[in-house]
Amino acid sequence: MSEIFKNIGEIKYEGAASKNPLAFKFYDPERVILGKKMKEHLPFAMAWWHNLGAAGTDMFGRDTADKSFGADEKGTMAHAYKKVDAGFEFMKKLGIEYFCFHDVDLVPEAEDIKETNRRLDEISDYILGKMKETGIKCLWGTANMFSNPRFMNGAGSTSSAEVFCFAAAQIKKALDITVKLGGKGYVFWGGREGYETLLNTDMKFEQENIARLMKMAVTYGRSIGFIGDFYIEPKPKEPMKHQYDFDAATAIGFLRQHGLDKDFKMNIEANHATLAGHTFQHELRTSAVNGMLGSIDANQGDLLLGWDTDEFPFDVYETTMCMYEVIKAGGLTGGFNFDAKTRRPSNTYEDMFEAFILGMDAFALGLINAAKIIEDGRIDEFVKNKYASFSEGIGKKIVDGEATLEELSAYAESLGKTDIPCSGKQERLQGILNSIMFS
Ligand code: XLS
Ligand code: NI
Ligand code: NI
Repeated sequence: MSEIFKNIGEIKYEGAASKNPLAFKFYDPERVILGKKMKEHLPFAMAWWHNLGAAGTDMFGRDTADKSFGADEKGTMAHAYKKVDAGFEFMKKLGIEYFCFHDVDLVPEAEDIKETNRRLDEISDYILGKMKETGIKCLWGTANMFSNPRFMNGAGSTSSAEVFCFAAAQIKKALDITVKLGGKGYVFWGGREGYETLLNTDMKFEQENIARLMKMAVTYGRSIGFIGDFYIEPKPKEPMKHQYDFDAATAIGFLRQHGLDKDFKMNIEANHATLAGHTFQHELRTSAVNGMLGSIDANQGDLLLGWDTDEFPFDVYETTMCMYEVIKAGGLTGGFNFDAKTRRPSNTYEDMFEAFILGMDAFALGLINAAKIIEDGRIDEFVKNKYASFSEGIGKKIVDGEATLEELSAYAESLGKTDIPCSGKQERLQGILNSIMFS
């Protein structure tokens, strides 16, 4: 097999002073932080679709990047094989240990689903060989139930029972392939699971049908030996005006309502959080406090644009607060999938590598900072003390569930009035964060 990224060698850690664009400045895989190697804290994954598929096409213009990887024609099985070669060479050179895929990222979709499935069997044999050769693993798989026109009214939420069956067929096959490749997780991103107008929508029925499809997926997945987590990846809108998995709180409520919460966790994407009007940290915390923080789609959005720009992570405040949440939650069962693409004018092979270097370095910095915040302890200490009135006396009775409303009312009356509670100290805490990050 000939080399595809010819002038690019293995990417190494050279330290912050390095001016080599093709070197890590902060991501030092073997460096130990809080008792664990950086690469163990940060199981990075490559998103097959963006890295090997997205070539710069947008609503106004066609491809700017050549992602044929030497195949004569794109959208052929020959091209699918080249993508595998390119993907594994790319991951190997960067030290990326995982990948994520949609069914139709791996092979061109055929007219007949039986033929698509046959192609998936064929390519997954080849991928499996590459995995054995390189030690690279599958983080998660999923079915693309949003690109094909048949899903225009949704997949689980479709108005057509036949389309629902095609969604089921795709999930079944995507689960087969995920299990075959030893994937740790299986993702549901409900791209078309939502509506454009309630005038034509039975919301209750659509949501119940989505749950029915997910239950079938769990039953089937467990029957073929899938022991990993199912994930919902919340996103409020785009492509639909309103998507049912709006944010983590909504998705968690849905899972609990339908008894799916034992099998599912959240796959939180930074850009989707901001689309929902939340911070990335908010979505991570919401998932974590509900015991459902599973995996992360590591990217960032552009607050001035307001759509899913899927940029490579660069904002170190964001990665710092992310890693703070992840460490506090005891790590991820999943990983950090770069669901991100280079900008349209960044159209060279070199740009693909530099984008990953940027993202991996941004997360390494986030990890280093988060560990410092935790070791410093002032922020955690402040939060703990803020609620100290609940660790004794009447506060403790409240927490222990031993107080009644009448008793608390009598207590308030006995006090007559109360002082306003202690300061929130936001500015001090922000100053502490800066002094830790920039010391
Ligand atoms: C799109 C989603 C998608 C999922 C996988 O916005 O982020 O890429 O991660 O279907
Ligand atoms: Ni995503
Ligand atoms: Ni996205």
